[in-house]
Amino acid sequence: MRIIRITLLSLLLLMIALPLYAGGRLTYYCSTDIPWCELMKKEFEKRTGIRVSMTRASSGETLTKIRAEKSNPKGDVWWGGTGDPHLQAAEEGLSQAYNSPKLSELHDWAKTPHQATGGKTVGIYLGALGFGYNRELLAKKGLPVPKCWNDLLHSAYKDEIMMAYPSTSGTAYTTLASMVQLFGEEGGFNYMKGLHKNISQYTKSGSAGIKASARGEITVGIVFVHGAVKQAVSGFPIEAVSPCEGTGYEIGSVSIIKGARNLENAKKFVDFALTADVQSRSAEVKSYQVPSNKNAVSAPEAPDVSSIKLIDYNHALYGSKVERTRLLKKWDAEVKVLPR
Ligand code: S7P
Repeated sequence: MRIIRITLLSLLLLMIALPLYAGGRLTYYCSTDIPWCELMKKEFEKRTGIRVSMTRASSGETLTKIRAEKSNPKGDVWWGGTGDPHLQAAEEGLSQAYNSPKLSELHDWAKTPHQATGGKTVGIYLGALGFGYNRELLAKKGLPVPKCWNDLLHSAYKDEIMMAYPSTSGTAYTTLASMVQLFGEEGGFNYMKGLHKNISQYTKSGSAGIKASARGEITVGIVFVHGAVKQAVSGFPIEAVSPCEGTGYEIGSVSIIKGARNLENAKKFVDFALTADVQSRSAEVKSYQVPSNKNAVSAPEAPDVSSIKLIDYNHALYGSKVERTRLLKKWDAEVKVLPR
C-alpha cells in the first residue's frame, strides 16, 4: 500500500514538473550581481519553460572556467560581466556566432563587439567606471573628499580603499586598462603602484569593495558608478564619484559558449536578454547600467552617463588576448608584489 502511495505521489510530482520544464535545459554562467542573475533565470524559466541552472562568478573567473572546460563545455551561455573578457573568449574560440533578430533594436555601441567578433558576443549594457565612498566614515576620519582618480593616491587614504584583483574581476581589469589609457603605459602603472599603497584588501569580485564601504568597513570602493548608486539607493551613506580626469567604461556582454549542449536554448536566452522589456526590469534589482536595447527604459536613479567624461576606451585592444594577458602579468609582477 505504502509503495503504491509513494509511486502515485512521484507520478503526480512528475506531472506537475514536466510541463514546467517542457522546454529542456540551459546552463547559464552569470557575471553580474546575483539578484539580477537570479531575476534573469526566473523570468527566462517562466517565459520559456526551460529549466536553467546558474553559476555566478566574476568576469575574469568565468573566462578562466570556460577555457578550462573547452574540451568538454559545460556551460551554454555567458551573460553579463565586462565586455573585455567576452572579447578575449571570442578570440580564443571559446564562444560561437549568433545573429539575434533583436540586433536591429540595439545601440551602435552594443553592436560593435558583435561586428568585431563575427557575431560571437554582443553588448547588453554600458557602465562607467568610478568609485564610491562612505560619507559618514569620511567625515568621521576627517578625510578629504575625493573627486579625481589622483586624489586616491593621497597618503591620507592609506588602508582606506578596496578594489578587486584585475585577473578575476572585470571591474578591476577595466580600472587597470583605463589608467593605462588615461595616463599612458608608464603613468598608468605608476598610478596602480601608488594606489596599491592605499589598498587595504584586494577582493575577488568587483562589487565587494563598495558593499564593504556601504557596511562601514572601508571608506572607498573602486567600482562602476552604477554600483555605487545602487548602494546609495539602498539607503547606505554612499556617494558615487565620476572622476574628474575622465574614466573608462564597460560594454557588458552576452556570449554563447562554443560547443553549447543546449544551443537552441542558448539562442533563445540571447534573444530574451536583448529584449527591451527584459532589460527594463534591471531597475527592480537596482542595477542601473545603460541598457543596450534602444527601447528599454532606464530608471530615474541611473547615473547620467552622457554627463560623465568617458575616454575613448579601446575595447578591441584591451579585450585582445595578447594585451589583456600582458597587462595582467605585468600587474602581478610589478604591482601585486610591492609592499603596502
Ligand atoms: O553588476 C554590476 C557590475 O558592475 O558587475 C559586473 C562586473 O564585471 C562583475 O563583477 P567583477 O568585477 O567581479 O567581474 C559588471 O559588468 C556590472 O556592471
